[in-house]
Amino acid sequence: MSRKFFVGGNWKMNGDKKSLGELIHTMNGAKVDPNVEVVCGAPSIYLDFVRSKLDAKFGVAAQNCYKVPKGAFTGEISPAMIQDCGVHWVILGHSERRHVFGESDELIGQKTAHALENGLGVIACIGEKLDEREGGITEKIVFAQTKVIADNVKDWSKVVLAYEPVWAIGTGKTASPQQAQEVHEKLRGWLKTNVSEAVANSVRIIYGGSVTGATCKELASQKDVDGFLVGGASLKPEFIEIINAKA
Ligand code: G2H
Repeated sequence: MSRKFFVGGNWKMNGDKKSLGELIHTMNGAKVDPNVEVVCGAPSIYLDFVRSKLDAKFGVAAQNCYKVPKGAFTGEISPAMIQDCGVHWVILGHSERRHVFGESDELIGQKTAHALENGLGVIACIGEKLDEREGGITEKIVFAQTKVIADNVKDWSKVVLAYEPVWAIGTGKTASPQQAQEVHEKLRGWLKTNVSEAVANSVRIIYGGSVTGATCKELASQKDVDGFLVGGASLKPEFIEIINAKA
């Protein structure tokens, strides 16, 4: 089954209207592979701004959301608010949410369920830390994280699974194509056993962690790598090269 290549940009807490406006101008004018789904994760305060400027062929994502529609949750935003800005994706469970802000698997699962119930597509992130990889428990960690997400998903067509080894994030240490392929293949196997063969074959499993123009092509050539979640490089014109990695 062919899976549409998916490239997400995760701008994190970077940019202002001037620099993001310039980046959007570059993206809107670029020649991009029409067979790639592109979604840019913008800071929540700029969601409206980005959605109004970015060409409609590119999707926009929030970088987080809360697990209920509204109420006394200072500082949070809901899927309904995200949709109200014309934005249809959200990144959940990013390692910075897990490890800087202490989000638990349980909370990420609840957010996933609520975001999907409200019609958002979810880029659900998982990944092991360096000591976990060195301790030989990568599989155990990513399977456990995937299980909590899977327990909260009814419609897998709205989910993209992002494998982001924590040791590769923002460190310049990209996982090798073989390391990425090995984990992606195991994740697909887990989905086959624990969800269904159809879901295992159709879900996009994308790689994140220091992806650059220089590393994207070989990673993209791996059988089970269906795209990328790109941080640092998504803020640069180099992002276009990554979008076109398969072209
Ligand atoms: C991982 C990735 C984007 P970077 O966080 O989600 O960031 O490409 O900067 O490692």
